[in-house]
Amino acid sequence: SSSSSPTPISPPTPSVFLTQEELKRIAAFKAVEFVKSGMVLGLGTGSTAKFAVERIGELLQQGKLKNVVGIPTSKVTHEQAMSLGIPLSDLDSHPVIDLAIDGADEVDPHLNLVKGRGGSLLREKMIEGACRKFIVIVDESKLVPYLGGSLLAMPVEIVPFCWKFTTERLQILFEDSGCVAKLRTCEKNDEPFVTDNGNYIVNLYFEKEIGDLNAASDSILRLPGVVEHGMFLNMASIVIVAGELGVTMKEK
Ligand code: ABF
Repeated sequence: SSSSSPTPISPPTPSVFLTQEELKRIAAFKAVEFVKSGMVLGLGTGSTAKFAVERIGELLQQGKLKNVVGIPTSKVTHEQAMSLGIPLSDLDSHPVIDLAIDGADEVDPHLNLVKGRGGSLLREKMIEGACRKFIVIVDESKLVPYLGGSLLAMPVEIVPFCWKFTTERLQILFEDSGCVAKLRTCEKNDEPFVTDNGNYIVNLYFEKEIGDLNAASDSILRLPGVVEHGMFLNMASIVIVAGELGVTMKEK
């Protein structure tokens, strides 16, 4: 027999790394803990919010939640909520919403957000602007030191009429921040991406920090042809962040 010591058998290491999908799900489930029977709910859009809608549907089916009404922020979410049997309505019938839960593309340290890379920023802003409490759910990859800082796009919804003109005006507006404005197109055919409201989206890319976000917001909204932009300033009540080390809740 050999005198060398046996190769140690290491115990199976539990997988400690959660996928981004799992983190999104964790944040979504945490947010749904705030949902109570009888509430009017804003239902968000995107791959994180979809888990929250799914969970609300599940609790309704199990009878753990009763008499809630959902106000979907997009056609896609409308379809999903319908298929789960969530009773639906709209802002015309329910102008005040108790709680909305939605994802975001960027969250800054003041809980200002960039949203709309999912293309549904206008309905999201209308609905989330009409709610008493707005819970944002993200995985930690969405945290940024300042908005526009992730080198990804800041979306602006514009009317299709003379979109080149509006796109150029947007770019000129942020010349000092090294802004490049590009019409969003569909990957498959390079045609303009059309929102649920029949509008187009211009993506703004910034080389430098934008600076005063409220001033930026005002000047974008003053441009004729602009419908709405994806900066959600001072709107989030709570941001739930799921990360490798657990869930944190940031409150205003
Ligand atoms: C919506 O979904 C949008 O405002 C935002 O663009 C997007 C975030 O999607 P995901 O959760 O898939 O990253 O909330």
